[in-house]
Amino acid sequence: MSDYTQQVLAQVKAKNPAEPEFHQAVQEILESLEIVLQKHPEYRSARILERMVEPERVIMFRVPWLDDQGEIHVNRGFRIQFNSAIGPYKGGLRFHPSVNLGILKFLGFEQIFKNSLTSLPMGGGKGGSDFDPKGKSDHEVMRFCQSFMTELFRHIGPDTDVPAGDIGVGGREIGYLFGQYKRLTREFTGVLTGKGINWGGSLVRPEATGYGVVYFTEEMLKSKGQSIAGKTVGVSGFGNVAWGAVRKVTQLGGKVVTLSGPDGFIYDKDGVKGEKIDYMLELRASANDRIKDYADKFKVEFHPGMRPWGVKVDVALPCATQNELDTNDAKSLLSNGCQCVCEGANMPTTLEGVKIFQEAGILYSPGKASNAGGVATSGLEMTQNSMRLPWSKEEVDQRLHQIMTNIHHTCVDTAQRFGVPGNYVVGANIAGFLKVANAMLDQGLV
Ligand code: NDP
Ligand code: 2IT
Repeated sequence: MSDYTQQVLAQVKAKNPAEPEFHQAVQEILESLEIVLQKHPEYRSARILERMVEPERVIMFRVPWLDDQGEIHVNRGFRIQFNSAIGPYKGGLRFHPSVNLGILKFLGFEQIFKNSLTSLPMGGGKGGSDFDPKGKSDHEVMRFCQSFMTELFRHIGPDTDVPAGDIGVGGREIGYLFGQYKRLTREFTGVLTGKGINWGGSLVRPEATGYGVVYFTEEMLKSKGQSIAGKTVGVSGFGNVAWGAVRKVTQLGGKVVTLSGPDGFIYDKDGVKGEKIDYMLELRASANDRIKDYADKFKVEFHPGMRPWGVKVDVALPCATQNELDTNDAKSLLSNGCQCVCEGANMPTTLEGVKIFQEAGILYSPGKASNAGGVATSGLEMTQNSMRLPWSKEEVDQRLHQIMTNIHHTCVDTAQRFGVPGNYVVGANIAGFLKVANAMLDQGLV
């Protein structure tokens, strides 16, 4: 890194202590931007980097709620409104006990570049709470969501900030949040995405992130004259993103042999297909967070406390959470002949893990490029809400497919143009950055 980017990173660390995930996300971007900053001194003189790493606004609030026994609980709610240069803040809400300010800042920061890559007009944001949905009743989740929205509603709106789901926030939670927003504002608007189909949601949004990951994987493989058909694929996680990815891999003739949860991973040598894919939805809805149930039901191998990256696969799709694939995992995948790693989760590979893939010269794509199909389809939901006209499944899927193909092309093309062919990280980061940075220059010092 140059003296300048090192200095920016040092400032970020000093000003935001105890936020390692945020430092990690910023470091990756700064390393990628080196080439651009050399060619374009105007970004440095306008202090674009220093402005970009500082969220426009951070909202933190108390979320008190009553459990079914009448006990009072207090959680912390957050919304990071990171960057609105190219559109209203847009990004998911995460409900998980590990949530803190640093994790949401890393996610909000990544979202700026991801949303820019989609080519849709969306700024970057993220939010959530340290609420743990595990083992909570529907009523408890509803009361929590209502309390959360009772504060959040004044900070969001269809042209201001449009939240959606992420870990622990799916259709049920979006429903409760939307109901409370509508009650408080007396407005039926597209203020959230991932809504139900009967009340403004877009077809294909539930599948979109996973489908997008696989469309992107298919493009990567195509660049080497290959395809998913006939490939063995390792997936981690068993949530919304993993489910969509498994469905699409199977449709395209690939075979998914692993899934994972916080308790370990399963190895299904016959492939996760048919009713087994539907069962993933049941598992997720049970809020037990145990992948072992899959192994018990379908009589396949279960490996407690382990990650799935030691299994021999051609393609790996990490779809669970940040930093779930480290140096040792990267080495195991390579030694087993893995040729392509396409991220469904946000920042699932550590910085060192990424270097190992890049040095080995295999196909590797960062989440902000390959998982952008979720937020892109959220953008399509916003469009349909504004038009008050829903599109068919085919129309949405076709647009999603086109967007993923375009993002792939943009990454490859940008990497080539800046002299690092095949480097999807640099391609995605530079392309995402340029659009936002130029919008910031156009809009003056804000
Ligand atoms: P889900 O809640 O549906 O599934 C998440 C899965 O990851 C669960 O199996 C969950 O189990 C596990 N998980 C979560 N946190 C941890 C942790 N700290 N350690 C180990 N396992 C963990 O979430 P999604 O499928 O929506 O999200 C998965 C990933 O994809 C996340 O990185 C998310 O940011 C990203 N993503 C999601 C998009 C979307 O549209 N939903 C769009 C783009 C990216 P448990 O809860 O028990 O920990
Ligand atoms: O990480 C992500 O891109 C998401 N969780 C989806 C965000 C959205 O607004 O659809």
